[in-house]
Amino acid sequence: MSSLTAAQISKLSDYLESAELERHAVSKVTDKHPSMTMADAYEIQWAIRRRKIARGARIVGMKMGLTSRAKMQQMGVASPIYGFLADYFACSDNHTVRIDELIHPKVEVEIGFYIGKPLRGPGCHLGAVMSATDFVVPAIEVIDSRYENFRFDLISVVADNASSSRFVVGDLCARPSDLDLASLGVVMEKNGEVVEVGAGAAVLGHPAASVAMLANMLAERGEHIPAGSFVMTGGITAAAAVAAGDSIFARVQSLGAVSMRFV
Ligand code: OOG
Ligand code: MG
Repeated sequence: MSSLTAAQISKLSDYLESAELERHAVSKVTDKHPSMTMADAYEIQWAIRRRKIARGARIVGMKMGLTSRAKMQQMGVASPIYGFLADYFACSDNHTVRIDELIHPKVEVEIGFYIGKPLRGPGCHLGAVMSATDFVVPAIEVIDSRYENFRFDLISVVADNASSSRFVVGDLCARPSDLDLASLGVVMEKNGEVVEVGAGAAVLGHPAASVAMLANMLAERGEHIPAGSFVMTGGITAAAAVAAGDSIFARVQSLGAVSMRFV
């Protein structure tokens, strides 16, 4: 149930998107609107998405967030959420990210799914995801909460498009049925040192379960995952803060490596 008016939703979407585009941190939306609901938060997120489309951006996919215990513990929130990925979030420039385009970025290693057939809930399950997936890739996501000190509650982070900011994918891909995605080992290195390790099962028991959950959450709004979508399934480990000069290298078993450099 929504508690905000259409005018308030519109104003808050402008507030949060401006914070992203102008690279400044703002106070949480729930500070001003303590009685706003999760439904309001997704309304704000979808309004931000429409603003970007109206300005010419394309939506290339979706992401799930807070799907692993490591992430939930780090952020102090306890249930999975989704956000959208716009075309300009994809880093093509030799995997280089300019720190001055962001507020206070952190990175996390994820498994990405390229969805070949539309996925619809309710009742979407792991098997449906496996057969609809063309291939999986290793990915690094850059999250950049628009909230001061990267601190938020679940409602605020949903409104802020789940902190989505940038991502990069590796060059190696595989068919999901050729991998044991739950046992897949992941290593994240920062400046040559191992900072996090994990396995695919950290994400809801199996990364494909995260895609199924996304389809089921979207069904609540009458939406689905269209064919051709890229879906990131959520950080396997805790996220690491990065600064100019840092390089991140993520190794995913059977899927090679993906790297990102901050300047
Ligand atoms: C929210 C986004 C979480 C993930 O992979 O868990 C996320 C945040 O931690 O700022 O992208
Ligand atoms: Mg993420």
